[in-house]
Amino acid sequence: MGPGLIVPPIFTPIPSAIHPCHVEADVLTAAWAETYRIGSDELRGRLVSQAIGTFSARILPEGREEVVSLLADFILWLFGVDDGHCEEGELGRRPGELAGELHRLLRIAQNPEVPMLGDDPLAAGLRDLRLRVDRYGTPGQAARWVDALREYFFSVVWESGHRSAGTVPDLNDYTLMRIYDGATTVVLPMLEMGHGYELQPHERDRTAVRAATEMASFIITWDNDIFSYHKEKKEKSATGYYLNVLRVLEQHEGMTPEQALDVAISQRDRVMCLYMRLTEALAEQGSPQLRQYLRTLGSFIRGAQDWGVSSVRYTTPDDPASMPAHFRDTPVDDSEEPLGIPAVSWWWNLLAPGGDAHATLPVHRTA
Ligand code: 3E9
Ligand code: MG
Ligand code: MG
Ligand code: MG
Ligand code: MG
Ligand code: MG
Repeated sequence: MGPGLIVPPIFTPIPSAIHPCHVEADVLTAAWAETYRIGSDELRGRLVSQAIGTFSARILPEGREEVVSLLADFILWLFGVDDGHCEEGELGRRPGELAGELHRLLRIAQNPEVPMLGDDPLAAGLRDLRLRVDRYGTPGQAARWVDALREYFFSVVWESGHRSAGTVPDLNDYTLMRIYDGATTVVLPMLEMGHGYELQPHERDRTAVRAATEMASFIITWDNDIFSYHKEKKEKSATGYYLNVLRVLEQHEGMTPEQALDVAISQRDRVMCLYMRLTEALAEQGSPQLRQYLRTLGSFIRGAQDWGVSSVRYTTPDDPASMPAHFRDTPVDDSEEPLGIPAVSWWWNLLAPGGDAHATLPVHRTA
């Protein structure tokens, strides 16, 4: 495909870290994928080479080893759905049928004992994941995991509507879709399980905390769009379709790929600056559980960056992507002005006088 787009060093203020079990995590996840026969033989062969255990070890650098392994298997499973069904499979162009299949899988996640999808590898893998979620999480965390799967599934059905029609959503719709279809929210309950605590609803559901979580999803998925652009554009010749923020900006704003890359970097830099200010304010007021949650959210962002520039999933050695060799410690764009994206521009109100980031919390429980 030629030299393609040159991705410059990206701003990150979050330090790099990795769990010492990362090598074993890669081995265990490859074995799990074989045991459950996740994806076609061809897809599975690719997935087990992509250092997904290492990715998980970066998300939970100080977490419980069993949960590093659980999260790795779950991410591999998610790619079994996202690559196997949605982006490369037949169902990805049939939103109605995709919705049906994803609902059936959701039933397995909720009630692993139901006699459904008896010979479906993704269902078998999901049964195992649910049993381990029950082992390492609380009933509330298991329920939120199922709910988060539903919101992820809902968004990939929306995405498949665009894929089947060959259309590209506008920036506002894309932003809203991407908060969910990057599968970031399904990972959140496992961030808690990794450290054996439960974030209480009065903190988790507070507007400013939800906003911080959404900002993390934005940063992770914008970074993914930047790092996966080479892979995704290449895949277009096989699948006929691809979608990321660069394509949205090219299509709707008439930008060249280089201009779209600059704008996407500027957008994620501005959200990263806001995220840092907001999470600092929240950590000052929050419980020990909230502070742990925010630290792990940071590891999720940084882990996705470190993995994104290094995994063969994105570097594609046969036709190498031009990835940055390091990250930068200052933003290209440090503007405190809201992005002109209505679905998320309210994030910038939280730190303004009277915004939710300054609200006094009710008395903390110290469980
Ligand atoms: C990401 O979007 C799709 C998810 C299913 C990836 C699984 C990863 C996670 C749950 C952690 C979040 C990490 C990210 C978003 C890298 P997309 O663009 O289809 O991913 P791709 O790898 O194909 O670029
Ligand atoms: Mg490794
Ligand atoms: Mg996808
Ligand atoms: Mg993809
Ligand atoms: Mg039916
Ligand atoms: Mg991508």
